Amino acid sequence: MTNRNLILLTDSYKASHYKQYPPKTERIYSYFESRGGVFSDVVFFGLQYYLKEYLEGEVITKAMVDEAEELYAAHFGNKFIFNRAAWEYIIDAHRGRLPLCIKAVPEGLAVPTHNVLMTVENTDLNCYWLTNYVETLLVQVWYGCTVATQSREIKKLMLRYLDETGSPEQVNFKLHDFGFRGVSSVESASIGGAAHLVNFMGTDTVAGLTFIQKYYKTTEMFGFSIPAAEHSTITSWGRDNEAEAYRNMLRQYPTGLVAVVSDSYDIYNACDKIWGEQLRNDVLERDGTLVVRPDSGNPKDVVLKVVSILGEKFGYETNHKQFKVLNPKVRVIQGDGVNYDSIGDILETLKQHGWSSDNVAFGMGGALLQKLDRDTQKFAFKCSSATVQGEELDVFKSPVTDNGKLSKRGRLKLVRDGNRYQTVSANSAGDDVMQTVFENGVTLKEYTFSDVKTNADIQAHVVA
Ligand code: AOY
Repeated sequence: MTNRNLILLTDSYKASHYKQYPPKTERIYSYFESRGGVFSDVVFFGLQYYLKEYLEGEVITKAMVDEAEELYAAHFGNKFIFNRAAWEYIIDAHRGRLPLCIKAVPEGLAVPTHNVLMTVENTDLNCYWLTNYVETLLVQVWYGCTVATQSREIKKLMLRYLDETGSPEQVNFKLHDFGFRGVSSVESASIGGAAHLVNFMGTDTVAGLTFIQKYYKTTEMFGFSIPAAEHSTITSWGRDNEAEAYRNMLRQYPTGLVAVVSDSYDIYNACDKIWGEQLRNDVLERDGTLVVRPDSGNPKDVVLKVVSILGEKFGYETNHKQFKVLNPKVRVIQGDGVNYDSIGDILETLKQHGWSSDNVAFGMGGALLQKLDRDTQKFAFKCSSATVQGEELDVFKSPVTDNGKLSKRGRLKLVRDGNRYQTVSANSAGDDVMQTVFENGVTLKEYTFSDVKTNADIQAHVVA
């Protein structure tokens, strides 16, 4: 119960804010945006989870108010900071449902930075203080947005190389999520794992699959994997039995794709002598594809050398784009040291040496799900309109010490003309791309995961 008490899912100072707005404040209207960052478009993803898990339905009860009262009294050292009456009002006047209206852009949509993505306002004029009370929780959507954003940019990068050197239709399986162990919580794995699947179809982060089924209305499978070795399943055979360990993999999985981490002792010897000689016929006769996984060394040098050795031993063809493609019985997956930059370096190195991007896939862990923060895309939630004594005022911040922190003013909407998006005043012309997703405790608009993927799809548009 404790961690589901919404009154406690905030920053301490929020509990003190109700006394700090001007007298007779009636409405606080705030918006969420990316104020720039590493990538120039951001994918909006994950709000539906926060709505369904934390905000919808009866989320305030007498027991929660009691619990919060006691906690805040001890935390602040007095019982007058926490506004018990304000929360009791939500129970009495709204049956414990939040008197808020939340609008947001469709999930999966990629929108240029510096545009409004979501707005929040109170629907009961007594509850002006509630809008920004939920900032802390709602801004956590930065994480799903940032994972989906970077994953989509990597997809664009890969599509450029695949278009030039190979088969762009294979892109969905070119970036596999290896990130579960590298994130700080199961909740992050769930959200981040799902966010990656907005763009790709390969994952080992099982928590992302159940998350999609639970929060994005579906029984469909959106992430796929294959049998694959880890070091323990190879090294437990002993150094002298490395080839037996590999042979066992081929026998246990006689068809389809199978991935074998091959750097336990010497990746080059494994490719040249074990896969390339001792087990060569077993690989060639196998009804499927062996995916060799290096896992150490300088990624671009190792991948190039592994592909070259496999090329010598198993042969290759030259495709109609004039790039070499390995014998279809063998491929390579690189999962060590993988990030946006190293993927570009590896694909470029292969291309320079005449190898198609078709030869490799990538596994990405920490850099996919963990090595990001709210500043990667500079996400922020700011008040842009306040109604005080019946008068609606445009409000903003404009710090002399950082013009990047200038905030928008007034009630906002996002309009689209052609493929361009623009944030304009809510009372100017044009349809709002944002839709009301939540009102007074009810989730009004829900997306299936397939809707989300359609909204994020780049293969239709792209590729410069
Ligand atoms: N998985 C493709 C399927 C998955 C993995 C997961 C950390 C896989 C490895 C592979 O081929 O090698 C978490 C490291 C690897």
